[in-house]
Amino acid sequence: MKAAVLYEVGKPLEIKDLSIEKPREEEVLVRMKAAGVCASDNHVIHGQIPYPTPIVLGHENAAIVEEVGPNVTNVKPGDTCITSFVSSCSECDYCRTGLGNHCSRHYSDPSIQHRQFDGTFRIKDSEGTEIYQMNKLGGFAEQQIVPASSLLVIPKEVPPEVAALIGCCVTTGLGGIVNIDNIKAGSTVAVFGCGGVGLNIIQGAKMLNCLKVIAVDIFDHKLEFAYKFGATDVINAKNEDPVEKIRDITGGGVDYSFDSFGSPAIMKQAVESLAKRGTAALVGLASPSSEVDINMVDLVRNEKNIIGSFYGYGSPLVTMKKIVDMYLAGKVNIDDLVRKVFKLEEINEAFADIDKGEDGRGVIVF
Ligand code: CXF
Ligand code: ZN
Repeated sequence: MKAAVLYEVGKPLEIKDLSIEKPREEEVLVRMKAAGVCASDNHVIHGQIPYPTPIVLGHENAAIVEEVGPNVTNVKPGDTCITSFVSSCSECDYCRTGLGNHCSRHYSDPSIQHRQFDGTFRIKDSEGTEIYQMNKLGGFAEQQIVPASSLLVIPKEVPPEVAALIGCCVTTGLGGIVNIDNIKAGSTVAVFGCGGVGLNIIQGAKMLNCLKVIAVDIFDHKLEFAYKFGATDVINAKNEDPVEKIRDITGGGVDYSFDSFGSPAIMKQAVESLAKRGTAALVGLASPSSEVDINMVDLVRNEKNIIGSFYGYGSPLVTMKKIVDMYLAGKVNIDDLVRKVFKLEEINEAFADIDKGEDGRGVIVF
């Protein structure tokens, strides 16, 4: 089967013919239908997220089940699925309390993050080199072995490119706001970064009937695109100070701010943009050593809150299921997020588009 492999950080992906094994205990062989091209994959390619190589990236996937290993009960051959890049065992305390994004089994052994649970590999190149799979997935390949616990079965009428995007950016962004308790209608929101995740935070804010939804980015075309998803005001942070402008628009600051990008400078601005008692949510993943410098008196005097939000701030499979149902009911816009469809062989062009700051999402369709 064909796959795009990252052999070396900073180099283009190489299309290779790989061998793939049979699914073992609690594993599933899937045939990929579509895989979103996410900034996080790009961060791995550029070395900002340190992952082992050689690796097949791709963590935003729609696939069809081909074969199941022993003891798989949640899926059967022919099922259409979305993959979760955190598998949720459904038995640990986190899973049982609705926090499958923190599943203890998934995180029990960080050294096998990109191998299957028994610590071994399922794919090899023609030289016999074993290849890692990003977060046990590796969607930039025609087929993959994945843990059964990372699969959500969905209705066949969801288009593959839409299903794929629900696997990461839609769940992270939309879940990242709608799963916060008690956001009142009429709240004000600022969203820093208008990529796949940011646009979904924006459409979540619109769903919650927020009064002001202020989009911040450094590309005018991305800000223009943000209006489509519900932004009421936009700020180009290259031309204006976003903190001052947000305070201006809202008369003092927003109730909620989101950093969808993951940088210390943006996180600091997100906190500074808050009204008293406001909440800043950090959704984007920064590089592992990043730290942020925040004024402590500002936090106390203005009673500000800071939260982290990972993979939709709840159980990914539950959030995904809700989003699928909302999509089929016409209540969430995912179609417009798909900017361009690529073949697997064109994957490096899809990443070049991210570097250029193109709107929306590129999706590999198989
Ligand atoms: C990422 C974070 C790093 C692992 C894969 C998913 N989140 C969203 O893109
Ligand atoms: Zn992603």
